[in-house]
Amino acid sequence: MGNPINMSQTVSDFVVERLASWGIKRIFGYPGDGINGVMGALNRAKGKIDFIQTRHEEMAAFMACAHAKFTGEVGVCMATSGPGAIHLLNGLYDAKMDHQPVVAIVGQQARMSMGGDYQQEVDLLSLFKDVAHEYVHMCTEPSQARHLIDRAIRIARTNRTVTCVILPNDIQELDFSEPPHMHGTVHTGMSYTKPEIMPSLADLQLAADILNTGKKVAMLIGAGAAGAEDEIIEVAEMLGAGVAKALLGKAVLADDLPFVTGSIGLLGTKPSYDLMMDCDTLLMVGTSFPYSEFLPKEGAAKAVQIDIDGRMLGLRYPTDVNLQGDSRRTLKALIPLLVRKEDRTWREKIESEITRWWKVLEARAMKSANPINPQRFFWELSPLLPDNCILTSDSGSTANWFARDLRVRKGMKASLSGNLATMTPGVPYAIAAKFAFPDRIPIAMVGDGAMQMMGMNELITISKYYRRWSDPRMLIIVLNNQDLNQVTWEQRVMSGDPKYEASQDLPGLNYAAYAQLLGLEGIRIEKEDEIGPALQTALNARRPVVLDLLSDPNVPPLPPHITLKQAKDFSSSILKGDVNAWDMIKQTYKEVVENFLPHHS
Ligand SMILES: Cc1ncc(C[n+]2csc(CCOP(=O)(O)OP(=O)(O)O)c2C)c(N)n1
Ligand SMILES: [Mg+2]
Repeated sequence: MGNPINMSQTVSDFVVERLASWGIKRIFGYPGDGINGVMGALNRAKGKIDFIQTRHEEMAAFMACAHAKFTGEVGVCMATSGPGAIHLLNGLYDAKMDHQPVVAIVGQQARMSMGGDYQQEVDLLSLFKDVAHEYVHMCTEPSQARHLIDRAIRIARTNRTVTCVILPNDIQELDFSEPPHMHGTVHTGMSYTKPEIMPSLADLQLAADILNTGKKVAMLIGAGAAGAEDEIIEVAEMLGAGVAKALLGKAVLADDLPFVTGSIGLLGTKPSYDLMMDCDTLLMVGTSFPYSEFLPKEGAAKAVQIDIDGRMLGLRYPTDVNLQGDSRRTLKALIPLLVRKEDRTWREKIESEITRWWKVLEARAMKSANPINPQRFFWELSPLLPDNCILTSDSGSTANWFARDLRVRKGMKASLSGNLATMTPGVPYAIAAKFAFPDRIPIAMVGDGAMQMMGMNELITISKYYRRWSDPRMLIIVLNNQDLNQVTWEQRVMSGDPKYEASQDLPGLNYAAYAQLLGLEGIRIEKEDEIGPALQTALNARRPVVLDLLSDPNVPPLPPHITLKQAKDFSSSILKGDVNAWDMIKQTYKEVVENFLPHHS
């Protein structure tokens, strides 16, 4: 393995060539003199690797993360020394916390200036020591470059994590040489193959015994269950189970399956909550859903967990059997050991609750609001979602509607910042999805706070690149509520505080007009009856479209099961004089009534 020795090849040329040989097709990044050597090499290697220029390094890291999420490949981002490297961090943490393989390549000052309080000199090894703790190294000698790149990629893949290679700018310009055949050198190669990880048959039998004994089985699946849809359906059928989905597993199973209870947690559904509270047996597959209050009470259920990463087993619930293995293969091996449950009472109860719940959601969506009930928009969007679309959501109230109201179908993809739950990945995730799948339609759902934070800037990136995409369609939906709404509601419901206008109010903006200014299509939706036509226009446009939805901040993103404390805190926020008290009471009352006065069909 390796390259023929070529004296004119710089370290940068080598790095680019090696990345290309590893199958890297695209790098998201931003230049600066700390990384100019590599930029020069990318320029010389045109056609091998595409450099995508973002507006901000954090966006490049989000794009690398989304590339990994949507393709299963390694995502690569690049930044200059000092400020550029610092800007990457939030996006890299997003990748690390959602277990995505991302390699960051960053510049550094020249070796001879380091330790000299030099301009833009930041201790990058220390800075990245947490986010890239599995592998962060600085190249201080040209022949190191080969093993640094090989290991950064291989470790990112095997550990499903973030790694980082720091390249001082003088090293970038030096001639590359392969490590000589002598003591003290390292000789790496490029292959990586994903192993088939399987638990032992004895442990599978222990798991099957638990699942066969249970009378009321609940399943919870997450992003790690992707690729195991057929097996999950078969297991759920045999066990007469209901299946709840953690946020990152939203697109793993279609919502039109009658036993899928939808999302779980604060952004989840009532059938998911009830499923967990009433079950006697739990099977978790590829998930580290964090909120234990939405899982069965400790001891209330016997539990089995499947995860490819042994570190994530027995973490959220004291599971009785932990199976370390690939979801699909493990479930496939488990199926022959399962006995079909002939008593379908539990299953029928779950299915009827799900049917009822969708009616509750429809009724909530149809409640009038001022000016537009956001749930109405998501309700109308669901059946119009194009086949194979790729959904991205930002953090904020949008994530509630994305999680709860959207009905995903087979073949779609969906993601958001799950464990970091940071604002602003909505737009960059959609951009990365479009580069990876130019013939599919990404749909980003983003709050106005997240748009103002950085989403608007990435619209400039979209306007720069959209002509390259075979199908230029892409939707950016802005929930324009002039409020940091999710947090406003958290202040009310969790802390019993009224809305603090100084921290919560957002300046109003016309996002549709801004999109038009950039040469994109912009549509403002001011009334509910404009939703359908606007979506039709957007889905048939020849350009990316920003849908500027004037959304009512007083529609409560209610947790599926309101606790007494939350209800008390909410009333106390009203007593303390919330500025929107009256509108909120009206709207919350409408929602609660829908939930507790069921529609019996
Ligand atoms: C980087 C970052 N800063 C702050 C937060 C806390 N936070 C979570 S949601 C949210 C409000 C988002 O507002 P907006 O984007 O307007 O969406 P809305 O909730 O109004 O729909 C805030 C401030 C966060 N998650 N990430
Ligand atoms: Mg908002």
